[in-house]
Amino acid sequence: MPVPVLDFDPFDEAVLADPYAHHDRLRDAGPVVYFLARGCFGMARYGDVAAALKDWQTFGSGRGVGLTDFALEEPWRPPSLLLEADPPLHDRTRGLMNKVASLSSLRAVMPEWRETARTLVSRLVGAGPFDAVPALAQSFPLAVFPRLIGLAPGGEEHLLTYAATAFNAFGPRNRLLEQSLAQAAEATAWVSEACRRENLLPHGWGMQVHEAADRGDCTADEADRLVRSFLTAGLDTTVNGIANVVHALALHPDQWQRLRAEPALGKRAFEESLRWNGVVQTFFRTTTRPVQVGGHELPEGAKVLLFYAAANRDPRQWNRGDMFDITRSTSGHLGFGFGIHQCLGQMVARFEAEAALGALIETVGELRLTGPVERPLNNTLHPIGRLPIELVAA
Ligand code: OVM
Repeated sequence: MPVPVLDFDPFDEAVLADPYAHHDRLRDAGPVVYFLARGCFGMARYGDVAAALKDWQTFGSGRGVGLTDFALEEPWRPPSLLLEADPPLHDRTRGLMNKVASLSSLRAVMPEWRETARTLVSRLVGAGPFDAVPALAQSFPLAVFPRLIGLAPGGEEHLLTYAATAFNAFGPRNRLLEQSLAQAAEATAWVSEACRRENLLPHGWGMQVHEAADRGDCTADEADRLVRSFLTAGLDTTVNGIANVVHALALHPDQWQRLRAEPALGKRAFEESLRWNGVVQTFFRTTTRPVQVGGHELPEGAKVLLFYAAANRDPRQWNRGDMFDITRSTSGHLGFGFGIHQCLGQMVARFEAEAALGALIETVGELRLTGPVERPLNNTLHPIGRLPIELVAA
């Protein structure tokens, strides 16, 4: 059966501005579609996206998880040894990084993180309208994450510029990527310096990666590049994740009141916010052999765009998936991906969100949106750039 050909550009700015408006069409067109505009395939149904993510042997990452095929074109930076790698390399680097990014080290810092969040939030409650992106969604992760890695203080804002570029680089060379690259030179140089052993503080996760190199678990060059993964993937994502959950709760006052009545729902609320409005919308895989998908044949070497966010609201999988409901079971959501590449830092995101939400639940009675949300465009993320809000004291 021929693959349905769509006259649809997943990287059109109108699509990136409002991705959810297009997901029904993508899911309903078939289990797999072909985007003539970009010469790539796409999948948007939950079952097919999850199956592709599980089958890493067929849907590989080593040729990049963006539109650029690393077998044919030079990547914008040396490939990630985690995200853009397949086993056996991936399993070695992932095993090493899993040990560094441990639950026990997060448990150790959590009391401090809660205090930091409380202090931040206490200054915002009852203070009138403000923009929650810089004042909370950025300032909280900026206060805790660079310290967790062991970065020397100063210049952390480069991490946000760098990450936005990295996520744009998974798309085509459109205006967004060109603009990002044109202004990323300083941030890129800063990040590359920050990864080096001599610039990292003792005891942080960054230094622990270099210590893994001492034990022979990786080379010194690999250690630099693995620290880079923490810096690329670890800050902008949680900034948007926190903005996203606060936005979702502010849009749904009933859900906010439900959460206040039962603070233990905080964990679920965060997972539901990732299901309902994912920070990471898409990633590509590249087929390593010809493969059948729902009766359609894909050739070897095909780029396939996986729509995590569309899968996360697929009515074939979710009951009223368009509804934000903090009491539902979000089990199996793809907000952190699925399979061997599933988000390494997911517990960092959860601990940060729990600390931030916890501080809000303790003191805020009402989350009042006071102006329009602004969403900067990105080829991969669904970011929040401005979140005007007022925190009314309980
Ligand atoms: C990386 C990485 C991992 C996940 C996401 C990401 C830019 C990067 O290993 O560098 O996005």
